[in-house]
Amino acid sequence: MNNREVAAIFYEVADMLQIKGEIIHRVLSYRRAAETIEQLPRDINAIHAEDGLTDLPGIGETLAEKIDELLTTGELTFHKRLAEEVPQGVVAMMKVNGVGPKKAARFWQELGITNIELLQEAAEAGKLRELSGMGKKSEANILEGIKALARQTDRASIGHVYPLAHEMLDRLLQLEPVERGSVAGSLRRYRDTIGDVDLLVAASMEHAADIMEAFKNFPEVSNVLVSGETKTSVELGSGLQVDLRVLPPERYGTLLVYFTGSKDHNVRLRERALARGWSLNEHEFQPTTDDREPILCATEEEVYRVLGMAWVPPELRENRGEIEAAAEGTLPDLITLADLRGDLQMHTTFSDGKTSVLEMAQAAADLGYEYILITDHSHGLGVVDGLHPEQIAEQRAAIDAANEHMQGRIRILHGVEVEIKANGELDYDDETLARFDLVQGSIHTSLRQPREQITERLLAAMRNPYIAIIGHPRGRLYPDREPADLDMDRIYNAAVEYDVALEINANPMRLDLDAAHARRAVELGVKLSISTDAHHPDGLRNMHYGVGTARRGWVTAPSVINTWPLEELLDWAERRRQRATS
Ligand code: DGT
Ligand code: CA
Ligand code: CA
Ligand code: ZN
Repeated sequence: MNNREVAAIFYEVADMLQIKGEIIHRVLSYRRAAETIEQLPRDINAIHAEDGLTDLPGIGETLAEKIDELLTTGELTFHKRLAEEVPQGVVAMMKVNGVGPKKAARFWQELGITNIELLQEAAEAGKLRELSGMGKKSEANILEGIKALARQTDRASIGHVYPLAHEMLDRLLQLEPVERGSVAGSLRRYRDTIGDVDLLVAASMEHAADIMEAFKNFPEVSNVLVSGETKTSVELGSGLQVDLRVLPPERYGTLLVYFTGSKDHNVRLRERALARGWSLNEHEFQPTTDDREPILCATEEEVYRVLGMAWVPPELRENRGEIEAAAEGTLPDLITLADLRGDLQMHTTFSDGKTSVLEMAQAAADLGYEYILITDHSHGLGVVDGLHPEQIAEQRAAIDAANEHMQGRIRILHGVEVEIKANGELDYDDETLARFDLVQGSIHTSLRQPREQITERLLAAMRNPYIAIIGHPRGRLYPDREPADLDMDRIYNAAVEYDVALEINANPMRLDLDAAHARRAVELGVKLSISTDAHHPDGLRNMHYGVGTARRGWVTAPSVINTWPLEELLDWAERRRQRATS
């Protein structure tokens, strides 16, 4: 048994104990042990062999005996006994968002529900609301949770995968024989969710075995799935799969193109190659008819040159028109991180942010930004303690002081993320909104309204002349929340008519607008903003996810208002404001 399997058994024991109503202390000791084992940088079997289990944090004699039993027999009597009492389906119900052990136990004991399917039937039949302490609303939440669970695939959010993958790649690049390397696959293309990680390195093949060996011994690796000369696949503790491929430097270009994908893009490339008398694979171009020498490509540019086209940025490689554009020389000049002069959405301790205005400003200045917009929540968003109208002057003073302190290193603008209420009204009246430099409006609640209603709601907000930007327009959160059912074309047309920018929220769980919507919006002439929605200085570093998403949406810098110089941005804000007061 590997670490993850042992941890899984302990998690289940904790869950079953909790459903049975055991004292929380006992439950927690199993759960803590599971966490410890899951995060162990070493193989638990090795620690077991050294008699070192009780040295692990949170593992005493009792737990060590249980681990010993598991590792030597592959089973745990205690686990089996519990599993006879508590049906697996009841444990599984706890995966549904909104169902904890208490509710799972009650559904089971009071309603005889023993799995998720039965839970869904009961919720749809309105039976859950009859339990004391439950209501229509919690019943609807559970139904929503069941649907979210059904949608859930094994794909991880890019925000989870990106740091891990780059840390592993950096370590590979430091190995002596490795000449170059890259992430490939969906991660290089900046898809918002990632199936598995693909890493590539170029090295002389005599060193391939050493590189693979080093890779298999990386501390985050919990399981080796495939171990070959040019390809190794491993599984990390989190269950994420990572594929590493090693190829000689003179073939690095074809390798990188092939494993960056997408498959659909590759298919088109191979067709073009065939039309030119070549068969293209990850190793080389091979002649199909004559006895020309194979062509080896060390760079991607060479691959595309042989195919008679311009190099295609990875984010565009989805066969959505980029093949034709690259052949005609009409690829867009995509926005880059360096184009962004400011970040227009972030929170401070005036609402649910973790740090002060000044700390956010300093961090943003360190990232090279020329300006930022502070956008704390208005107070009407019940779930956070937002900015009360009485606090606006106080925040303005804090911003003035921070501007003074920064001595022109960065310009801090005073904004707000005003709540668009369920009926489309804004949380602040116009007089209050007029006190901010730039106002962003967002929906956070009642996201499940019917299409017509929620579309009208957003349109009503967009008609307010003070609203300059709509934050995270569709309100999605991966993997927990589907986007609202908005009529996006109506939103885009209104955005053009009222000159409202739509946000690409760079928080990797949001990425909203997503690439496809951003592309459509820009085609219709909509302005965008790309902002991190940071609640902490570290969050400002998420900008690249937003930029990657914009690039996947074929977005160029001029469409994005925070690539504009400060003067231009302020002029735009001023023009909007004059319209508001005229
Ligand atoms: P993922 O992992 O599901 O997020 O998506 P990808 O695009 O990373 O897919 P993956 O990991 O299966 O393969 C990485 C790349 O390798 C893929 O984008 C294209 C290339 N590739 C893999 N298998 C095939 C194949 O059967 N045919 C072609 N043409 N390309 C393939
Ligand atoms: Ca992949
Ligand atoms: Ca793969
Ligand atoms: Zn928000």
